[in-house]
Amino acid sequence: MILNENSKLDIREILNNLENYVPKRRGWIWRENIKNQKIGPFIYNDCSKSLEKYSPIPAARYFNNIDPQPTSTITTEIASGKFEDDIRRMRMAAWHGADHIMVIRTAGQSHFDSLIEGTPQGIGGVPISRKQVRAHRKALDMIEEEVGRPINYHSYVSGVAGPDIAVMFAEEGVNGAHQDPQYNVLYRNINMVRSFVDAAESKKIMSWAKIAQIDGAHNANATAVKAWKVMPELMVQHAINSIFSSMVGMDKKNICLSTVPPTSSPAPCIKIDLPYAVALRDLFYEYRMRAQMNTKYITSSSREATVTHVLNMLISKLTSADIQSTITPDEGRNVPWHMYNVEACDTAKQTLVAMDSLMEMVELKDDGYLVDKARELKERAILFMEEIIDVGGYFEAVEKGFFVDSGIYPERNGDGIARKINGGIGADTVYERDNRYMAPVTAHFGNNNVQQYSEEAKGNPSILIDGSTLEKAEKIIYIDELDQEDNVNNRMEENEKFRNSNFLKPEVQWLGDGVVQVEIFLPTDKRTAEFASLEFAKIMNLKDPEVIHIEEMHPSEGTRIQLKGVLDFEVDISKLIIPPEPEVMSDEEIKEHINEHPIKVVAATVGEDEHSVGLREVIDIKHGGIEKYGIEVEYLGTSCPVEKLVDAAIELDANVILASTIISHDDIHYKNMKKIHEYAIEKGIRDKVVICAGGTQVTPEIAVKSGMDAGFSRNHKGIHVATFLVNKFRDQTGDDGDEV
Ligand code: Z98
Repeated sequence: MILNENSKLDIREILNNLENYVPKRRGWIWRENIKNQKIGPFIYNDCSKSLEKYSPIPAARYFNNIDPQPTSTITTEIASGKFEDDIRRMRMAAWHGADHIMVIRTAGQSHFDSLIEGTPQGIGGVPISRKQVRAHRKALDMIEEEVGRPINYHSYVSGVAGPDIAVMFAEEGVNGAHQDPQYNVLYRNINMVRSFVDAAESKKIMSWAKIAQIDGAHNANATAVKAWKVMPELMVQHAINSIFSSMVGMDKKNICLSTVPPTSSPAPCIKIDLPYAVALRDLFYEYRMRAQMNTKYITSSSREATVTHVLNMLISKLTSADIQSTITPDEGRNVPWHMYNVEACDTAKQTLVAMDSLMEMVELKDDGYLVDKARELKERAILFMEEIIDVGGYFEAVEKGFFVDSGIYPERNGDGIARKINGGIGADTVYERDNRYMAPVTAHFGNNNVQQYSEEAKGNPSILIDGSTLEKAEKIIYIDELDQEDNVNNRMEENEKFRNSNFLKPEVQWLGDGVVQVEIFLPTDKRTAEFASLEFAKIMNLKDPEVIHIEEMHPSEGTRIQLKGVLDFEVDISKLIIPPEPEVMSDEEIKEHINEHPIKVVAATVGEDEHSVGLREVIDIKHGGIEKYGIEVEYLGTSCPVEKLVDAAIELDANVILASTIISHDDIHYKNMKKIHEYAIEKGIRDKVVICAGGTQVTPEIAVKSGMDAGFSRNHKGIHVATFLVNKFRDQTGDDGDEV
């Protein structure tokens, strides 16, 4: 199936014959930097190839709709819990520049000691099953064709079933994954021996499939009481996972540190975050940096989250991050909605492109505070590591509560997360290999005893079984659905009414969910505003209203509220009367025509009408009016008699009359237009001038009926008038505008 930008992605088509789908490729793909790249009128140095299909940021309309793509990979995290809705969001995010789609898992999957099958709905993410992963990858295989750039698909190889998931990911063409046994130990209380043994196996499989790895160090920052205190520890965690992965055989170019700027404004965050980032780059120069956004101090303010994101990207830029994350205010108010994913991709793209070539102009100082602080952090981290060795190693250090302590090392407050070496989920499940143990499979960690059967099998163990599932996709056992109730077929039937039909309903994350967000200012204190806003929501017919953001404008003068609720109505789009979109030419085309065929306009607000704003908007260069194209305008002011306007056109030899008529009382606007038309006939110039009228109550139809050549109203601007005039004169002269 080839995607067409004018059609929605058909989820049923994705599900069709999914049991036989084999992913197009394996392995992570990085963007390539192109130096000296000309895009539109500009030269870029830190950009990669532009997309074939894209939605540019809004301001691109002033720059021929260019959409430069930064060199760093842009991540988007998707967490709706329904994989079929995630797919549509992936397509939107890809059009906005995301090439790293990170699908969050359902709550609690870390504790499942096996693979999940089918398509159950998740909470805060999808249950990562083969069917959902395959459907996602199949959709992304199409989406990457559509946008013309490889898209990396990502999820998690953590938890008790890590190796099982790693194998499934390798089979299904997953390109990136979080894998860090420290995450299991510290945050999921999974036994540490089990976690490290599993990690060796998982990392071996990930290396085989060239899956890029992201570690879990940033979670210490997000969990810590005072997040900036864990800076030395973050480096220790990165070090443990990175060197472990490299020793298992992973290519360092695919080992990514999950870095995070530790603080946020109003802390002097650059002063803290930049030395930390510099220290990291010094210690880990061989590895890749995946810049996670600071989420520890995120609130429900989307404005604040965007500023934090932008400041974090300044650090990314100054220290050359390879992957840029785009967490959004979702994190602070638990609304993982389509529009916030897309908005955050745009924030990343806009910011990184804006900083193109920055490092050719500025340099980080190599003496003074920055270097001294970075050195101090590195020393603290190395001392931390030495103490781990002194106490007998990582497991002992965890048991003693070394990690996520609220003191900045070597200070320690005794409040770290302590785990028992033989405790936690999956304790006592690691057994020594039996002498006769034999594993004729690909990408297995350690000695799998296959050489006893054939020397050749040593380098290629699966020849003993005629290939394993990694080489022979047909050996994969595909389970479609296990749960007769909780599956995609039932979900799609429930909202079928809104799939490719005439019925439209608002949506934030799931088709037909009906959720809308409302912004309300109330001139009162926060608490009163919160409860009053829920009353307003009821009056607006919103079901299940919930306040998602409250911000004080002043303790008593006012409060800003954002709330969400369900608008349980639909619109039948077949009944809509949609007027044709007004035609506009490019600025260049209009200017070129005017240059060759000058246009002279007389303009005024006619009758007893003192309104001038609308007409001035259409005329003045300051507002993008018709003057900007080189059209000469003689403005006669307001309350201009119709006769004076037409006589002025004769006197000045103008070929256009623009009349504004705002007042509509007693249909005076109709009468004015008619009068201009008739007086122009009387004076014998009607066929020599183009006459247009505008006003809030003027519709194109009424204007033409009243003798005008065209009418313009509220939504029309200078460009619409200029486009009309150029077209009209072209028709009259038979000039099609093409150069001969
Ligand atoms: C990010 N916002 O990294 P369960 N393993 C690691 C993790 O960091 C995470 C999981 C597993 C973050 C995404 N990270 C959150 C190292 C989660 C998730 O199933 O929730 O335990 O695994 O971009």
